[in-house]
Amino acid sequence: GHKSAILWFTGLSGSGKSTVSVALETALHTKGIHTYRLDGDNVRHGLNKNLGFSQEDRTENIRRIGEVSKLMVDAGLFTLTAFISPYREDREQVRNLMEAGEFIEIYVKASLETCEQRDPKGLYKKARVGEIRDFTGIDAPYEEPNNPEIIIDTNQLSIEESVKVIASYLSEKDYI
Ligand code: GGZ
Repeated sequence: GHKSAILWFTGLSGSGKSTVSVALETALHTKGIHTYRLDGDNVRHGLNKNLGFSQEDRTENIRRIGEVSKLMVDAGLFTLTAFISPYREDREQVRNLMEAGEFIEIYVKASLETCEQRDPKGLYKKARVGEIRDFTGIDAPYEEPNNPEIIIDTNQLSIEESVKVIASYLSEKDYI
């Protein structure tokens, strides 16, 4: 058996949140663990399609994702979320919704320079020339976690190594 929880990935656009969460999900599936992954693709086009990127809208985005994740954890799923979630207070609100040990904050850390070089969707470039406003890291803030359960430095670690760090944490703490 296992103890379900939210694995809350936070970090800049291009830091590797989605990539690592997808790889971790695959690893959990091979152990027979049931998961659900929430990301921009399945949330911002549906449940949260009325929300943009103002501070207020991001806060509401994260609040709804937190509430949905709580329901999923109640249903026994390991829930993986991959959102920038730039505001410390918003992430703490989600933590406070959950029982102790049910919120695992994973800071996917990469320098802005690295993220900007990766720029998989060309969004940093657009933000630099002012075609996109309020872009995290450029003209909107990212507040680093003060006490994340796990830090993944994707400047240093491969995807496989990142997955191992998280899987080791889960097994050491008897989640899996
Ligand atoms: C940040 C933006 C913005 C702005 C569009 N700022 O690399 P991506 O494309 O796939 O990931 C980013 C995603 C961020 O959505 P989140 O729901 O994770 O944000 S938050 O947690 O802050 O609510 C990026 C794209 O949407 N995107 N405009 N202005 N990212």
